[in-house]
Amino acid sequence: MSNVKRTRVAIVGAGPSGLLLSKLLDDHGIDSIVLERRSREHVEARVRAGLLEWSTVELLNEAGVGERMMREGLLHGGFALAFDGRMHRIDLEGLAGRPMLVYGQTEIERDLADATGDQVVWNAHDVAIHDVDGSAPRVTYSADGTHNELRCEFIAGCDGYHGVTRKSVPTGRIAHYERTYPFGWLGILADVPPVGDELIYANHADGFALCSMRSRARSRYYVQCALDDRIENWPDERFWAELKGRLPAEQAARVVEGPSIEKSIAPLRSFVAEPMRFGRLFLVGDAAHIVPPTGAKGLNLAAADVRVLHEGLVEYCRNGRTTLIDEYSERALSRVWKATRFSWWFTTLMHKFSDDAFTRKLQLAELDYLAESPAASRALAENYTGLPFAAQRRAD
Ligand code: RFL
Ligand code: PHB
Repeated sequence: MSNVKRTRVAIVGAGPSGLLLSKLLDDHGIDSIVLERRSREHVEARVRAGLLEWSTVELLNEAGVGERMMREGLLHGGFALAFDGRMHRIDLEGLAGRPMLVYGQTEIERDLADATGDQVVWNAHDVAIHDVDGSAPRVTYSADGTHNELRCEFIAGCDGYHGVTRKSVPTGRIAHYERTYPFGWLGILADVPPVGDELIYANHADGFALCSMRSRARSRYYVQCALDDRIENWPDERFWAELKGRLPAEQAARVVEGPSIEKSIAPLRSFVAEPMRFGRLFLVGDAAHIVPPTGAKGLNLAAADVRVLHEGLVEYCRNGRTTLIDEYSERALSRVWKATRFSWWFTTLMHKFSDDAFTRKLQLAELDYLAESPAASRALAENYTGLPFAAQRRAD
């Protein structure tokens, strides 16, 4: 026997996209239930993104969850490219007119979970979606030892790349485009002051490195590593030595070492599912697309999908019009593909792919060109800070 419940929108996954969608719908009086297979503690402990585009900041403020973010987030008006022993600053505010905000995904998750409250079912297991190609979709799941059925009008698949919603779509109804990269990122978090006030992306003959941060007292660093590498191979001393070796001497001298409080390896991948809708199922965020983290786009794209989808659902729930939900996939994908191109390009420019000397010379020539050309720097700044949203094609 199933426990039957009803809601307008069933949301699978309580990552940033699922929680933000639920909060925005709630603000418009539209009820939703979020099913998350992990515990709240687990979700809030996953160290991931740290850099927000201004449009993401605005959306979080619009959702009423930006108060702590505006107080604690760090405004970044630029970042540095390090190569060939030197540094070149990309002036984001001067070139693109927008800064970025450093504010950890873990903090966003906390702010959103505090604001969403009892719409979230944590530790929901065996989530399965049914009848999405009809007018009465359902989601079944178990929680606290009971079997439940959620009857709804729409399902939002916010369950990340490894989730269940995209995989439930019949083969051939959604095309997949994919590229894997022959390396990963080893990341550490440490309670030490960052190297400088801004992020540094370093291209080095031994591989890429990134100096980022979460606050003025907490640093986040990454170095490119082998895809099959293991964190056991990377005691802190080895990490610090490798990081410093990949930075220009002056910046390396400023690295403050300390014990890591988190250490993990992430593979790099580009992936797009198209279209992002199947019947009454909408794919959102990492469930629909993955980008390598080099361009800091993943969380920002997830927020952009939520912006477009919630506008469509609000319009439908207000007056029954489907114009905007019908445009969801097309509008989201035009931005997704541009971010996919940018993330691929920036990854290709900054990482070591092989020992091929010709490829390395081309990378250095392009970095030198970026440093000399305001036009090239502007293109980088525009993409990095986030491209504009496609206009709505309203039929009324
Ligand atoms: P999430 O965050 O993966 O959340 C999906 C949620 O769904 C749950 N789930 C299920 N729930 C129920 N039933 C199932 N069967 C389920 N299967 C999965 C999961 O437990 C999870 O809670 O997807 P969402 O919400 O779309 O958010 C996407 C972002 O998390 C992601 O794009 C970013 O973290 C990517 N990213 C970055 N993005 C940025 O915009 N700026 C950055 O600076 C940035 N840095 C990064 C990153 C990702 C990284 N890693 C770990 C790949 C740095 C790194 C190292
Ligand atoms: C991070 O702080 O985790 C971060 C920043 C910029 C990126 C990727 C990750 O491009």
